[in-house]
Amino acid sequence: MPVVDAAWEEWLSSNVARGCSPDSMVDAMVQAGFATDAARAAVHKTFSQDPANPANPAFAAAAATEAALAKAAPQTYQYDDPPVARGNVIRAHDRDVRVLMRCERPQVIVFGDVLSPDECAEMIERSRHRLKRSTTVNPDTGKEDVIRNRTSEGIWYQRGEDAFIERMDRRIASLMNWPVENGEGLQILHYGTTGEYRPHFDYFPPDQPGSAVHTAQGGQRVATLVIYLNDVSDGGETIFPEAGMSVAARQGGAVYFRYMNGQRQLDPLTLHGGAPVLGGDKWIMTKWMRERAYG
Ligand code: PD2
Ligand code: ZN
Repeated sequence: MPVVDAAWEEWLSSNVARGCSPDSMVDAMVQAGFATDAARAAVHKTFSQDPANPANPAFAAAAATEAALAKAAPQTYQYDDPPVARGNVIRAHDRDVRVLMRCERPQVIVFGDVLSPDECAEMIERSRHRLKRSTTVNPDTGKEDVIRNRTSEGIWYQRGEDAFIERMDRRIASLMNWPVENGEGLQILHYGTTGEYRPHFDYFPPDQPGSAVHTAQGGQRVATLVIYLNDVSDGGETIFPEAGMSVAARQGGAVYFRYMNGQRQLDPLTLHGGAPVLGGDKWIMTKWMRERAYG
């Protein structure tokens, strides 16, 4: 009776690799003089050593490594539907707002006439004498630092602080289609000529130690609305360098961008900045929305 020597082992593994069925291999071995049980045992052993066979322990280990890698690897951002209403005109609380442009990747929407010229002027006049040099979150400590990347001055308004601010908060929440309670207070920013805000993310990068302080309340930021309170004669666009896109500052207009999807992924294509102001000055009002109720 034949034995499973090196030549038979070679035959067995090459037949498994070729995709032969176990039964056909057992038949061939029986034809060659093997006892049926011996043929079955040899075929079974060869199949269980196949790296593509789930019964092979090496297969299970490779699959586990693959799963761990897939979990650890940054997943591509999945673009689900943004909450903002469809259509070219959106009823936002007390005002009709025009949609001028929509971009899907990253999710950016440009609006016209979010505020009237009178409302823009009122926001500027209320803020003009109360401005303080803007700060930026220190990624290590989470503290607010004054840095050269952000040459503007600003002021925060508490949500619903008076009837006018409350109307702005409600209109903006309605336009962004996100709960008013999830919004941070409005921020007014003023840039003089040469003022800029270099490219940054509005979300708090999860890998930076300082972010936890900011997400403890309300969770991560999910979307931003920047409203332009004046026309800027030259420069001062909101730029999205990864998308090769810029939005000109036009009084009453606004740019919306969304960076967190329903799976809590963050979109790196929303890197953005305020380009240097080259002529005159620039006033904006910003609303950041959080995952949950804030403040
Ligand atoms: O000034 C801007 O256009 C601008 C752009 C991007 C402001 C901000 N981000 C911001 O305050 O986060
Ligand atoms: Zn920003």
